[in-house]
Amino acid sequence: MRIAAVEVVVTCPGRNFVTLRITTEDGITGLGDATLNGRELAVEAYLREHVVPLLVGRDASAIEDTWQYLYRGAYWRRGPVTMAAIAAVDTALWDIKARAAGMPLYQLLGGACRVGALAYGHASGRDLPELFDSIRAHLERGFRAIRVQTGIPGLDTVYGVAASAAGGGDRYDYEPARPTALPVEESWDTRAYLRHVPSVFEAVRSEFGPALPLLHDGHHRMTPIEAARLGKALEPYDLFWLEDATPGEDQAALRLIRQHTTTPLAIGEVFNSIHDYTTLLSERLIDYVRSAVTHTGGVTALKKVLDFAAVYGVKSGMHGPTDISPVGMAAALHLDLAVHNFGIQEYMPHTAETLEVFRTSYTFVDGLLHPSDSPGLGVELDVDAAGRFPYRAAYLPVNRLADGTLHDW
Ligand code: CS2
Ligand code: MG
Repeated sequence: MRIAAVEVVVTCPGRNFVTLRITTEDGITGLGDATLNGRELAVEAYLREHVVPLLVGRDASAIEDTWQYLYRGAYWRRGPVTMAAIAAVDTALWDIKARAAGMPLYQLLGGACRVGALAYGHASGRDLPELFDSIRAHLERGFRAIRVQTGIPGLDTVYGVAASAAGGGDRYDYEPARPTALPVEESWDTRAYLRHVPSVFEAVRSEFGPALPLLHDGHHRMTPIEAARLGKALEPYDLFWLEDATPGEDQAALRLIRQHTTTPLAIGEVFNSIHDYTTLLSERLIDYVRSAVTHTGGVTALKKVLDFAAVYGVKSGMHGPTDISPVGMAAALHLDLAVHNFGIQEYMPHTAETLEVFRTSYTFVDGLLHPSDSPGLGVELDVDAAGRFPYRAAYLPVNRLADGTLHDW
């Protein structure tokens, strides 16, 4: 089964996506997601200029060997651009293998360990009434676990709060990478944040009761001791997890947080390799692995990370915002079903425009996601529809403190 053609498709049905499509000599196609929010064209060029020429003529069934060839063969290893490109190739080859076998991918990964993947949705509000409306709207839509983000008194815009939160927050446009020439600049104040967040969780618990799993994303903004303090302050509200409390590149920071709090910790959406996790897992410093298939080198690589995590009792909690394409989301769902140490899956539904380009078959019923039993990943790319939505330059915001100092966003 030789690879006959490889195309890189960049499209912007509401937001930018980079998709790799591999076709074999016998006409089987496979898809992979290579979207890197705000840096899409770097991955497109990496694929088009340096990977596509190496793939044509290769054996499409040799997935592990192709992974090693692209990883070791580049000499310059790791990094978000390289690993997103490798992820797309790897995912597309798994899609092809599963389509050729006439099976959904999760069957090739060992079969289902569960009937569906528990998903969490994003509730948010500028204030408590808006937040409560948004939580109710999510519960009505079937979510059984909720991420809670709110406005902070004194700050205009805050990560994770939907622009359309007013009136129930039905629209999932809280964080489109904005189509501006330069990144939007937001302001940040960690002390104001730390003063406010515990009172939000106190209010949510007293309104919605003790049982609902609640999550929160710190989005890399705290120092280790600030994160330790927040984790401790949130203990009475029994969080499912506190995510990205500190910047991800500092694995040792989690030691300090862990010494002070029993709030479960999740990290890893910006990681791109198993080597980002060695200290965190072997010292049991985290509870959930946040990596996505798209950013960690594909199904092959993330399965290895999760098997390593299982040794230490750490579970999956894969990244699933709308900047993971429906192809990346489908790949995640197959892994979610197949690994024993599944924890939870993040789920932000894509817009109708996105779903016009990517025809999905996964389902969301009673709070559980299922990839469907279609052969392969279960996603088709409509290349004509993709062509109607050309790429638009867009950036995530940056944060500045009151004195102008640039802070993590
Ligand atoms: C976030 C993301 O989903 C999450 O937990 O942290 O929305 C993140 O901000 C984006 O993926 C950035 O591209
Ligand atoms: Mg996050």
